[in-house]
Parts: sequence; structure tokens; C-alpha cells
Amino acid sequence: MQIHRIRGNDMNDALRRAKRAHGDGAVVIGHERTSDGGITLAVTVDRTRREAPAEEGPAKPARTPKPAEVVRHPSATAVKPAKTSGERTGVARELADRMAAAGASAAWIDRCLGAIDDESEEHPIDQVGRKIGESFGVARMPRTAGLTRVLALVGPTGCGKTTGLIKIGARLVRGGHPLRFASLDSRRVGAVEQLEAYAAALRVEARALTDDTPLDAETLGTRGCEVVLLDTTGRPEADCARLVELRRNLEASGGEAELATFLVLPATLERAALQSAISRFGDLRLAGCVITKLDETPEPAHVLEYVADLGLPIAFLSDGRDLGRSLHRATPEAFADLFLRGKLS
Ligand SMILES: Nc1nc2c(ncn2[C@@H]2O[C@H](COP(=O)(O)OP(=O)(O)O)[C@@H](O)[C@H]2O)c(=O)[nH]1
Ligand SMILES: [Mg+2]
Repeated sequence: MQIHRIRGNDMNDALRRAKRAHGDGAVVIGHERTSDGGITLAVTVDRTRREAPAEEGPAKPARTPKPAEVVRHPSATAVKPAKTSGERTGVARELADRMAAAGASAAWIDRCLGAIDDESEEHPIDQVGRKIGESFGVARMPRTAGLTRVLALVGPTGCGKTTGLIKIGARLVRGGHPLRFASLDSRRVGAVEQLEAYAAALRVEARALTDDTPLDAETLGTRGCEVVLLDTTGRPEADCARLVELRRNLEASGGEAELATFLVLPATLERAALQSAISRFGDLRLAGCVITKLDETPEPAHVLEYVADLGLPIAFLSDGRDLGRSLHRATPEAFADLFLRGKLS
């Protein structure tokens, strides 16, 4: 029996996500409160009851689901009965083939192609592109006067946290935003030096925070910065504990700085590795995710479907090692490109 961990902000939210991800066959076998007040469900799937995940809305056990959702999932709106792959002709068939080549599942292809209105004057490719784009949440970090955002990247070793932070930093420096780097990865040989070298090139300060440094606004140096970019070690036990401590201290010190944690997921990860990353870092209150290494797979739809089904908004997309050009803000158009062309344009 395979057990899936589904995280939600509260019980209703978690149940709705479970139904979305696993359809009517989702059976909750346990739940626990997370350190930040959310809920993690342990869910298994009753194959005899499993249907295509939720076409008709919220999970049955959820009494009054909140209407506001970060992610507008394809299942959130009613769709026409999808034509089966054998019935598709012309443009619909070509679009289905393109989505399949990008790694999209049959359920997603059916839902997205179900959006084609033959009577519409809009070209089917635009209709399907819009439907794909609407299926994702985009994580936004609006600027607030007097508030420093501490943006932490977490994720498995080698997923692209440090290079991702440097790319975000380079972008912010170009936009004239005052910032600083900080790193919890002070034990690994060369890790701090790597960050410091890039920070120096950007003329930005970088702070190494050792394991015994208390984490708060002062040690991070939030004063005068719009953003502090915080690098982590890739060790879930250590990073989760430190970020919970940091959030608590920032909240206790009057709210001049706020932590936003993003999970970094390479598009190359297999499903089991994605599940492992989510279950090891998913107890943190995640503001969203960053998808990296989109240039290393022709099938980016795998990881994208996975995060959409979890209800995790996406902040950035990365498709290369180049520090100046390979980081892109997530947009509906970018998601459509990834599903219909297998890459960003
Ligand atoms: N091809 C490709 N490589 C990437 C991308 N992002 C990061 N990398 C590479 O992945 C490796 C690990 O990145 P790093 O930031 O050190 O990972 P960390 O351990 O999570 O900090 C480095 O060689 C990066 O250049 C990407 O979008 N595409
Ligand atoms: Mg690193």
C-alpha cells in the first residue's frame, strides 16, 4: 500500500487537496498537525473507487471548503466530456501529441483539451494554452514599505538553491533593490565561499550563520534591506528546525521582517524523489516553489502537474546554469509553453 502525504493549511484544505490529487478513491488513514499549525494527511488510494481526480469540486468530507484557492486547477471548472485519444482529429490531436511529448498525463490532456470550444473564434491552441496557464498558481511577493522579506530556498542537495538565490539576487540588484545574502550552509567546505564570491561580484554583503548563531532580524541583517536571500543546507532536519526558529523570532520581534520559504524542485526528479522532497520539507509553511533544470528534461509536465495537484504556487522557473539569463518569473504563458513545446520560449 502506498501512502501519500498531503499538506493543507487546515483540515478542509488538506481534504480538498487529497481529493484533487487522488480522486474519489482517496482514503485518509491518519493526520498530524505540523509545526506551523497546518495539517498533514496520510492518504492511501482505494483503486476500486478511484476515478479521474475530482471533476466536480471539493472533497466530500470537507463540510465548508473555502472558495479561495491559490491554484486554479483544471478540475475547478466544469469541462465537456473529453474525446478519447482515438476520436481526436486535426488540431486537437496535434495538441494532445504535443502535451504527451512534454510528459503530460492522460487526465491533464483530457481536461485541457476539454476546454476547446469548437464554436469559438479563438484558435484551439490559444484556448488550450489559456486552460493550461489557469491551472497553476503563481507565487507573488508584493513589496510592502517597511517590511523586509526573508526569502529562503530549501530542497535536496544539488537542486539549485544556491545558484537560484544568486540568480534572484542578480535580478534584484539590476532592479535597484537593496538586499543581502545569508547562508545556513556554513559547515560544508566551500559553500560559503561560493556564495560570497558571487555576492562580492554583485557588490552585496553575504553572512554565514553558523549552527550556534541565533536566527533573528539582527543576525540576518534585515535592517535597510528590502530582501534577505537565505541559503540552506539541504539537510531537512537541520533546515526545518532553523526556519521554524527564524519564523518564530521574526514574528515575536514586531513583524518588520517576514519569512517566505520556497521549495526548489528540479524538473528532472522522478515521482518518488518528488514525493520524498515534499514529505521531508513539506511540513514547513511553504510560500511556493521554484522549478529548476527545465533545460535538462523534455518532459517538464511531470513536475508541473505534481506541484499543481499539491496546490503549490510557483515563483520562478530556471532553465540553465547561466546566472544572468536562465531565471524566469512564472507566468501562465510560460506554463503553456512548457506543456505545448516542452520548453520555455
Ligand atoms: N542545467 C541546469 N543546471 C542547474 C540549474 N540550476 C542549477 N543548476 C546546477 O545544478 C548544480 C547544483 O546547484 P546548486 O545551486 O549548487 O545546488 P544546491 O546544492 O541546491 O545549492 C550546479 O552545477 C548548478 O549550476 C538549471 O536550471 N539548469
Ligand atoms: Mg548550495
